Amino acid sequence: MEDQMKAIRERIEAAAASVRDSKALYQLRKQFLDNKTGEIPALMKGMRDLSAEERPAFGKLVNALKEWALDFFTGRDAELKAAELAEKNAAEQIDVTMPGRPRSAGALHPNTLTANALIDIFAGMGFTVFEGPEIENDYYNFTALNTPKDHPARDMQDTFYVSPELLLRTQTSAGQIRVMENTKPPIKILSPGKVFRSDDDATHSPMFSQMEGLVVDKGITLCDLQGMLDVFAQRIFGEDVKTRLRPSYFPFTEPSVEVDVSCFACGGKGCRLCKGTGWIEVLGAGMVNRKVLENCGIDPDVYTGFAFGMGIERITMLKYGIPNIKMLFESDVRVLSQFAE
Ligand code: 2NM
Repeated sequence: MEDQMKAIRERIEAAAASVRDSKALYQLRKQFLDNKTGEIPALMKGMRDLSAEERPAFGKLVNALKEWALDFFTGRDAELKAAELAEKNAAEQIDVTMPGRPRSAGALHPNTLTANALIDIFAGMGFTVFEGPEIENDYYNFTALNTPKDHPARDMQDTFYVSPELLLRTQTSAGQIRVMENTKPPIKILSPGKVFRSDDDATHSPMFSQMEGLVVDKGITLCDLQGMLDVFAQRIFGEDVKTRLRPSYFPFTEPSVEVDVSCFACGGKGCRLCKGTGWIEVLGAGMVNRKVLENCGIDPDVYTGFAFGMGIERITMLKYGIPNIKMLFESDVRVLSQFAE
């Protein structure tokens, strides 16, 4: 009997010697110790067939073998698991002295920088931001703005129609009409947003961003407009720039003006940027046409107002010396990264 036990023990030791990992050891352990299929529990079950005299001695030996086997497998398992952990730790070791990979951070788009700077300037003068809808109807985009039925801006070439009644707004002033309709002056709003025109070359894009301002109150004059424009121009282009008004025409303002700033690149002497003139056109403006005020239910004999509008991309291109408007829509990181602040 003892020889039988010894043989099993030796078989366990021999088999365990070639086991390389804890999983294989577990299989081996089952082979000998599993309650249903293991060799040692089988010996115990076999005790039934022994005589009453043989049984106690045999039972003692099997129990001893079982105790030994349990100890043996537990010890061997701990050794293998420790070795496996050491191996895993070695494999996963990190070099904390290795330099990190640089992570590039995003930045605001140059046109967003301009829009934010403009909003800051005008908010500082008391303007509040109003954003109207991008899809408008003929009334708000044209009729209320005193753009007659035969005005060239109404042509299919210039305006994107969504349906016979609906169009993509060509100017953010469409939304300002809504404000004038339901607000008793004083009104002082700034309307930034996307506008759409069928126009496409180096300086024009079919979608661009506009920023229009509107002030309506008793006693507003062209002088108020010019004073405000001086402050605006100095804050956006530099302390030394001057402004100049030239007569112009817009259906929604009377009188209408084009506003130039003295060239911030050459100080007005004449250079490539200002094409030798010393002046750069930056926006259009004027006194709100009496008919527009009337269309909104505002009495033009009591109230007057000024309005102005500029293309944000144009300001961005001037400020940063960007030659083609497409560069603002291509999202080429080589271009955009140059404006990261
Ligand atoms: C411009 C030029 C001149 C303008 C007019 C209005 C409104 F709603 F009061 F009629 N808002 N903006 C205006 C005036 C816009 O952009 C070149």
